[in-house]
Amino acid sequence: MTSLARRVLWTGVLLLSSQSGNLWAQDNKPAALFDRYEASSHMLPMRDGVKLHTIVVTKKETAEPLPFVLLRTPYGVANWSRHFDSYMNELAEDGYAFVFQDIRGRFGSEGTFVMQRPLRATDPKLTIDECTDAYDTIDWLIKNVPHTNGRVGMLGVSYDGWTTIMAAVQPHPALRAISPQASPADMWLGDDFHHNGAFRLSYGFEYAAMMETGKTTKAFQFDRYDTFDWYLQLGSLKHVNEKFLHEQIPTWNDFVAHPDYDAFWQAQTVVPQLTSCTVPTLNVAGWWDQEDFYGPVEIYQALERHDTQHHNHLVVGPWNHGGWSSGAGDKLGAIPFGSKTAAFYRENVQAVWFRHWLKDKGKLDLPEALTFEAGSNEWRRWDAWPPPAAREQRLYLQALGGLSFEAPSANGEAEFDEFVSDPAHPVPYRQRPIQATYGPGSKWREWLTEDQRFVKDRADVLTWQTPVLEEDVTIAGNIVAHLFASTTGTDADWVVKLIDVYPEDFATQRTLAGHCLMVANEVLRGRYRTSFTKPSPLTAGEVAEFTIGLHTQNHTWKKGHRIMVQVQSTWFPLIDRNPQTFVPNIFLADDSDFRAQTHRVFRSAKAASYVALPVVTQAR
Ligand code: PG9
Repeated sequence: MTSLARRVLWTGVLLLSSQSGNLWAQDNKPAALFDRYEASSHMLPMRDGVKLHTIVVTKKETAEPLPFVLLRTPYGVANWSRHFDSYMNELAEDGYAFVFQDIRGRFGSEGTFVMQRPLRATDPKLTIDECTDAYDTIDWLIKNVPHTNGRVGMLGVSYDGWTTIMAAVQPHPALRAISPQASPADMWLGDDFHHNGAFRLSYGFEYAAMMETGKTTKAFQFDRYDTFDWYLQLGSLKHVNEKFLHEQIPTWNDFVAHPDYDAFWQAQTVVPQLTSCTVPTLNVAGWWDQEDFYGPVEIYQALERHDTQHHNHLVVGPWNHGGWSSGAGDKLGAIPFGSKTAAFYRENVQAVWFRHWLKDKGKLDLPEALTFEAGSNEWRRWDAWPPPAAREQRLYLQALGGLSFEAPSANGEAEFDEFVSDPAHPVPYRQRPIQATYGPGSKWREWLTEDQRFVKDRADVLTWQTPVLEEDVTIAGNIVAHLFASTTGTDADWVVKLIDVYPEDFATQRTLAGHCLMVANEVLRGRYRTSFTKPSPLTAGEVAEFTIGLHTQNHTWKKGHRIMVQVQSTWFPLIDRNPQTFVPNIFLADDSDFRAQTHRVFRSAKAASYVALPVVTQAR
């Protein structure tokens, strides 16, 4: 089709479209930026005939043929114009044709919503997936929207980041650059719904109910403000369907039917599908992402194995989930970072990225990995991630709550610390009241930066810390905890937290004196110690090694701070309670299966528990 014919056709499409022109979502934005664009609404046909609701926002007067920026979301596109205020502000200033689409079964789109719909490649019966829907959308756009340069970029945070990476599995040739941001990669191993098999109860329950009660988002209505009590009184998870969801929420039913890392979860993970890296990819993550930190780093690493053209990059900043997409990013919770990190990212990374790949303009000066090193509060450029220059140093748990880089030498019978882990009195994961995840007053978005002193004096939280540091300690790369531990029961969860303890005389901000900031954390459900697919009971009283990846970090403990490690076995209601008695399926456990047990963490020469840190020592 000639470009003139396309223009004539597009004018016809705009005239026929039920809503076109001023489709501003909530208010009439006065800003000049909005006046430069016009929006139209369309139902785009996919290959199986299902039509997806799509808003196309084109620039009114432009000599330059523009590329597309596409965002595909389950959260509704009516409110798309808010992106012009922040997330896509620089892009809108630059000039693109923006496209916002409701994915299948959500809001204005036809079809059925499937939570993280598996790729066709995982099942010969499947004919469509998020990849084909992205492909068909791009195909329609480049054939129907006039005055574009035929290139498409995609970006999005979280679910929208996941639809972005899905589009790149078998990409349309016009897809020329993507930025999957905080995209989940594996919902059982490390993202929203489980971590190492431990079920993320509050998020899994509330998100499934919010997404699958109807086509729009609808929050579950708790009968109280502090959901800690609600979840505790619920008892075993078997009561969820009996009392509340009545088998009506497919994702909850899937949780119950697939407690282990079986074919269901393996079909959902994107990682094995990333067997080439044909589209330039800017992976973005936040160090304090309360939802999906595992995903973006895994996706970066999976693509990196095939990145022969060196166009796969990683950016990690001091952000919560999507924290780079709005605001200045100069602090998170109580923690200041000394500069406007989110604004820096949007202007100097994201806008430059798409300008380079979609418009052939500007200079892309992006290292392999760009990370913000909290503590020293500097951006760091790396040739590889994790950086090979980092050296493993083991931080050993010691007697009397000590922590040091020297291995313990004592081998006596009493070289352990112990606590009683009682599922009837679990440790709260954040300070109570624990509001509904996305409910009014919720501290969910910042909880990972909360001061961990609030649990330090609980008898069921063990704490070890170094003396005051005499020089800075910087880490860059992967952190792994090795716990030698036992339980009097036959199953147990192990939560490890690595913490930066601010000095008591913290000069720049008095309110941070003694603040215990989590730098890394993770949970492992003991039954999966040797296999994620086949859980097995622990042997009561036997010391076993539990290896727990604490993900990746770039952080400096400043001179005058301390390094702290905490271990606990409940983290509620973030993680469901382990009955501590082995049962085949915890989702179907009886209330009587939940028992208090004594847990020991060993710190002897022959069972030396430690956290392996990737320490960077060279001058930079
Ligand atoms: N963390 C959300 C999510 C993504 C994908 C699946 C389920 C949940 C989100 O923020 O979109």
